[in-house]
Amino acid sequence: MILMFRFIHASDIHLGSILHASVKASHKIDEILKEAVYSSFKRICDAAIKCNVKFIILSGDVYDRELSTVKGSRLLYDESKRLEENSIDIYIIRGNHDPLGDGRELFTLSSNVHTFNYEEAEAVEVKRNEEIVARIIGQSYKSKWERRKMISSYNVEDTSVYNIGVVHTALEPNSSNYVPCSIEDLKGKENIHYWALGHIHKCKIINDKKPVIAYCGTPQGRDIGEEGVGGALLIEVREDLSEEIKFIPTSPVVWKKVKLNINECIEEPTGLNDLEELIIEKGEEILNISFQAPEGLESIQSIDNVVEGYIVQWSVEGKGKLNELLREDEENAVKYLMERVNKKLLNRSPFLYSDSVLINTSKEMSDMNYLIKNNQVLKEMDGIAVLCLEDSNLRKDIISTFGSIFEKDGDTEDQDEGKIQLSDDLIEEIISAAKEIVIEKFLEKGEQA
Ligand SMILES: [Mn+2]
Repeated sequence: MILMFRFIHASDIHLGSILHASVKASHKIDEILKEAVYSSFKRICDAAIKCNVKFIILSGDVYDRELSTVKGSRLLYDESKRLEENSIDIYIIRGNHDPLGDGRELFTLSSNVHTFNYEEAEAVEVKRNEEIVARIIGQSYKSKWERRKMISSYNVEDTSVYNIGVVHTALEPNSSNYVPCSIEDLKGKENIHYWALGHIHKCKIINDKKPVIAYCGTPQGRDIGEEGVGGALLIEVREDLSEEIKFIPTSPVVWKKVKLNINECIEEPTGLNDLEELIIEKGEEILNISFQAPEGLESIQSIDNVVEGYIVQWSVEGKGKLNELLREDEENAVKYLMERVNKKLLNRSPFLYSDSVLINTSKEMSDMNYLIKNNQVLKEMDGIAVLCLEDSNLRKDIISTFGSIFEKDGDTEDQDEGKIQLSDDLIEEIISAAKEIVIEKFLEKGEQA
């Protein structure tokens, strides 16, 4: 089937924002981190020129704040000029981080840039030699919360061209602050071929055939909550209006959480030096693994050539003697490990920067199950712990006694930064840690007696 045109779907660039890490020890790496968000956008534009696309769609949050920074605005200005020279247009909707109601462009953008207004949904025709080849329907946010069910007015009659709907949404149908709508709502719009979604920072193809529903994710994650390779999507539209989707890797920096279970090692580490070796070994492994594109998509180029470095959060887990050793002077143990590992892996190419080491080990209690089984008090306590996890009413009671430092895990955009997000995993962790403390204290009392 003959190729008709290509376009890029990108989103959530967050120009003006920074990565939440800095490497003071290395000027070169600190520069890479500072420039990563900007570099990722330049790479999208590089790919657009190289792949000869007709246009780029940006599905919201181009800027990080309502008042776009001079640097971020200037980059969009420069890149759109570069794209103009290559006859590539840019279609932008504004999201919750850069609503159109409060923000004006600091620079006068070239005529190849179209920003959708916020008053109502608007359809723009894309032409080639006077012939319409695609139609793009979009609407910008007016303010940081957008409760209008925008897509109900994304109506299009003509199905002879490729129709693209652009929405910045959390895909939550009920009382959402980010354009309430459901997957079914999107599927119900029969004349749309492709839904270019923004807001969720992870690449995800929700529906792979008409209508395609896709989040392209952010081109560069900014903290440990945004793990993995960031990028954009390249869509090749054929003459029969079917399409092929490929991944464009763009993030210079990759965030990664790594769990190290000391019980799963061939030889259990007993000293700080053993643990240090273990982390370095695991780090080397990470540096040698080849990247895969998310969602099983084919990547337009080797991802390994795109990634300049990793920022890793280590979590040391398991039960054993090492626990006491680490807990004795946890602060300095962590400091030591980070210094040693960074000395070894920071100057590699790509670099591997250890941003944090979390000590999540616990005391060795090999006969815990035996104790629970054979001691009436512990047996009852274990029963309560199980009930706490399974009984939803009891669980609610417990959560309310946890106190206001915790916040129910919700939409990442609505989170109170001063609070700890209470995910199901964390609740289970707290309850099992509490259980262990009770057993520990119980045994200590036993020893004293
Ligand atoms: Mn965003």
